[in-house]
Amino acid sequence: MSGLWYDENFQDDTRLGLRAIRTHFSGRSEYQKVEIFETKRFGRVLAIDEIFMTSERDEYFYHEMLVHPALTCHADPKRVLVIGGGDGGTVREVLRHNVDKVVMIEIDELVVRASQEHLPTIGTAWDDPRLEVRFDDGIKYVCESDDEKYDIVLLDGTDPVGPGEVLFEKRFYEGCKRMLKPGGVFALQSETVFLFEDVFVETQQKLRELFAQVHPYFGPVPIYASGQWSWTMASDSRAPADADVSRIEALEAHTKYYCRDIHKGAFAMPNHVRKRLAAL
Ligand code: SPD
Repeated sequence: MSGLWYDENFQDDTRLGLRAIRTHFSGRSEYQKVEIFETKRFGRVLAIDEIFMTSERDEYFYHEMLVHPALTCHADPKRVLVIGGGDGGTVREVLRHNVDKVVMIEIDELVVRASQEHLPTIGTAWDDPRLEVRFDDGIKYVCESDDEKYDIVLLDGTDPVGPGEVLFEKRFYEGCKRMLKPGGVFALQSETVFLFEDVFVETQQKLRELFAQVHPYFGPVPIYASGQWSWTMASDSRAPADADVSRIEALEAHTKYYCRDIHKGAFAMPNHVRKRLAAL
């Protein structure tokens, strides 16, 4: 097979490779390098600064898991804020719910423009009238905005390196909490526990200092380092058991991964994680 190997280099000791059959897009913004290329098994892949962000074939694991637990656990989610998420997969899943308004704050317009052109199977909801996309700094927005508050805040960011580092700081989580209405739910991607255990644990600690309910959950994302991923749901009032089962059932007509059993099972705590968190 022809094409050059494209490697994600994880902390200079582990490489994950895909053969890039063809390049669809390659560009650089003031923030980062953005590339979209074709692979045999994963379809089109979006990479930012040489880290795999998403692929056509496995994106549903990540996007469904970031979005649906939080929205089904909220009593009646109408206003949703998405920070990041420039490929459009997260807002696509949010818009499956009976929401009135989704505001997406993405710092890098290039990610959105490249994804709109080259990842049309992921971003299928760009034209939904309930969606407003703003190109702005997410941390500035959550810390300073006077906009009406939200029922749900979702963080769909990159790894804690480069411009994404700030998205793992406590002041950013404080801003996210500030943007929530009473009864609101915050959900974020919280990295691989297997390779990034300290980042995962520190994230749980920071969230516990701010929210009464903090619940990590787990699932596969084959294209990410280790393939094992985590997300975390945080709220002052809502917990995984509050999920509206009838809304999960309705989603099952569309979802590929998320369903009633996954909602229950994903929050089960692996023993090594339970032990680390018990020590906090
Ligand atoms: N290791 C990569 C983590 C990236 C998380 N965000 C991906 C964006 C998909 N919408």
